[in-house]
Amino acid sequence: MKTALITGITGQDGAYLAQLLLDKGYKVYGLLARRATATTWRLEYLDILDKVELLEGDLTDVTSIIRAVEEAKPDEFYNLGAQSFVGTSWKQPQLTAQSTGLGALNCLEAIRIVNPKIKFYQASTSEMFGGMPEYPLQSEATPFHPRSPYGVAKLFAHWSTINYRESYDIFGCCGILFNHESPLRGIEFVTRKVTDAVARIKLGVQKDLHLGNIDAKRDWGFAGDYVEAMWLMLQQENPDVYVVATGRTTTVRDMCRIAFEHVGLDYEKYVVIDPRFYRPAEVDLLLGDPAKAKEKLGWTAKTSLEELINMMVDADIRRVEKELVQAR
Ligand code: NDP
Ligand code: GDR
Repeated sequence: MKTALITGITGQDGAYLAQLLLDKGYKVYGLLARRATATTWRLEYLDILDKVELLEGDLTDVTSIIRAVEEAKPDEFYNLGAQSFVGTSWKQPQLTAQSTGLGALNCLEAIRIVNPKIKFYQASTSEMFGGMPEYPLQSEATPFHPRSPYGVAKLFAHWSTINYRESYDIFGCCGILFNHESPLRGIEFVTRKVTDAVARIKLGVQKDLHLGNIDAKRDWGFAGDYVEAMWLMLQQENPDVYVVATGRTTTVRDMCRIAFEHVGLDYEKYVVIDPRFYRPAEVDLLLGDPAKAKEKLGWTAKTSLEELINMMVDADIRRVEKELVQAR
């Protein structure tokens, strides 16, 4: 039986990855950051909370990671933990640098010190590309130009992983994942903000939806598909860097259209442009080229944007209906 340690297990990807690894027969440990209120709702949603082992620790506290690695003795270490919301990274740049950037270095140091044979996955991101107009299609060969403190922190983590591979022969892989969403997506991200609002507007408990730049384009896939690519990277003979994307890009505006149309509404009647949601620097266009992941990993995205958004709207309608029943 293989053993995995996941940081960020309480997040969207951590929960789906834990489910995938449990299904494959892994023993799964997760690093659990202390918070004042419970953070395990996603593990409960997937009905796996009692199947994983949670170890207290924080990415910014290297000794806690060393302790977790010593206790879990993992074959594979997936670093998914991060302050992952781009918008917040301008408001809390140091915290973002420490958890998203230095946190990865802390994981690599823990592996180097405890057992350099542990395979390591780093959650890199398309935000490292910055969506510069001269590179309309982004692949592993595209130059980086991060446009947020989050992107800058992720680039540090990305290069640290490659450096530890070159310096200490650690099996470190980086998955440059483009946006991926699900019913477990945090409410602050635009897809979930939209699908939650669609549900509330449809059920008569919200009037409108305030958004920022709806002309931004993103390459959106389903998180459940993307965690499979993470696992596949660590099963290869050699560590490498892979872009994971669908190869289709859509504006936030068209994503809204799809979501509202699913319940028979016209998005133009409800969306209000609100400059409060503009960012100091925007990533205008993300479109990934997943050719290498297809060729080397045999991975392709299975879920279309329409299927994904409809799945999220349906899940939010069920959630809001339940809330309304409980409030009665
Ligand atoms: P989430 O924001 O849903 O989850 C982030 C996780 O990190 C949570 O479990 C959170 O714990 C944990 N975390 C945050 N700070 C710390 C800390 N200091 N110590 C320990 N744990 C911490 O992110 P996703 O699941 O969406 O993404 C997973 C990873 O992939 C992230 O690194 C993200 O940056 C990256 N990524 C995501 C993409 C996407 O589209 N989803 C695309 C590309 C990369 P808690 O629950 O306690 O807050
Ligand atoms: P992103 O995701 O920044 O791409 O990072 P997000 O869903 O936050 O934004 C996508 C695009 O939508 C525009 N937008 C809004 N965004 C939010 N959150 N709220 C709004 O009201 C709104 N209006 C317009 C944004 O400006 C942006 O252009 C996600 C995260 O998961 C990162 O951790 C990950 O690395 C990248 O995806 C790939």
